[in-house]
Amino acid sequence: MLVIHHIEGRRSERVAWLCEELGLPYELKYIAGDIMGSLVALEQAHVMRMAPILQDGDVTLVESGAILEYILARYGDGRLQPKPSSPDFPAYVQWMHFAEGTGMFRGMMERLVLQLARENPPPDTQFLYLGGSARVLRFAEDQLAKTTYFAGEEFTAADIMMHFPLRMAGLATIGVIEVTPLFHDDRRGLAPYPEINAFLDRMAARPGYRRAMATTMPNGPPPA
Ligand SMILES: N[C@@H](CCC(=O)N[C@@H](CS)C(=O)NCC(=O)O)C(=O)O
Repeated sequence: MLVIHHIEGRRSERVAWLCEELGLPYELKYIAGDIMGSLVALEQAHVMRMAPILQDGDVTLVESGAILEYILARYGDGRLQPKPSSPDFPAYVQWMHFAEGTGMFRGMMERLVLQLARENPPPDTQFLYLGGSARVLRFAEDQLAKTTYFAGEEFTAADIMMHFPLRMAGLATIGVIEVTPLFHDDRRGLAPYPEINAFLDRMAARPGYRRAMATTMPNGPPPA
C-alpha cells in the first residue's frame, strides 16, 4: 500500500490524484483540519519535512514530480505517459519538470517579492511583477491552444503536475499572496487565459480529480 504524507490543499494532492486515475490504493497520513499539525508530523517521515512524502514498503521519496514518475514506472503499466518514441514525449518531459522547476518557482518568487514590497514599498513598483508568472501562463496558454492536454490529446501525469502552478501563477499575477484563494478555485488572475480556464474545467470534471479532492480535503478547502 502506498502511503502519502499529506497536507490538505497542498502538492500532495497530486499523488492522490495520480493514484485515483490509476486505480491504485493508497493511504493518506495527515491530521484533518490541522495544517500546522500535519506539517510538524512530516518531520517523523523525512528530514525535509515537506509534502508530499511517499512511502512504499522500504522506499521513501520526496519531490512530487519524482514521486509521480516512480509510481508510473512501477505501477503505471504504461498509462498516463507517452512512450519515449511518441511525438508527445518531449512535451510530456518538459511539462513534468517545468511545473516545479519554473512554474512553481516563479510563482513563489513573485509572491515573495510582492510580500516584501508590501512591507517595504520600493520607490519604483514597475519591477515588482517580474514577468515570471505571466510568462508561465502565456507559455501554458500557447500549449493548450495547440493541444487539449499539456502533452497532446491524451491526459497524462504532466497535467497533474501543471494544475497547481497554473492556479498559483494566476493569483501571483494579480498580486494575491494569500494561499486561501488557491483552494477556492479563485480564477480572477486567469481571466486573460481562456485555454487555461477550459483546461481547469476539464480537470475539475474528471472523476479521478473529484475523488482525489474529496479524499485529500474531506472537510472542504482548508482555512490556510
Ligand atoms: N518541489 C517540492 C515542493 C514540496 C513543498 O514545498 N511542499 C510544501 C507544501 S505544498 C511544504 O511541505 N511546505 C512546507 C515546508 O517546506 O516547510 C515538491 O514538488 O514536492
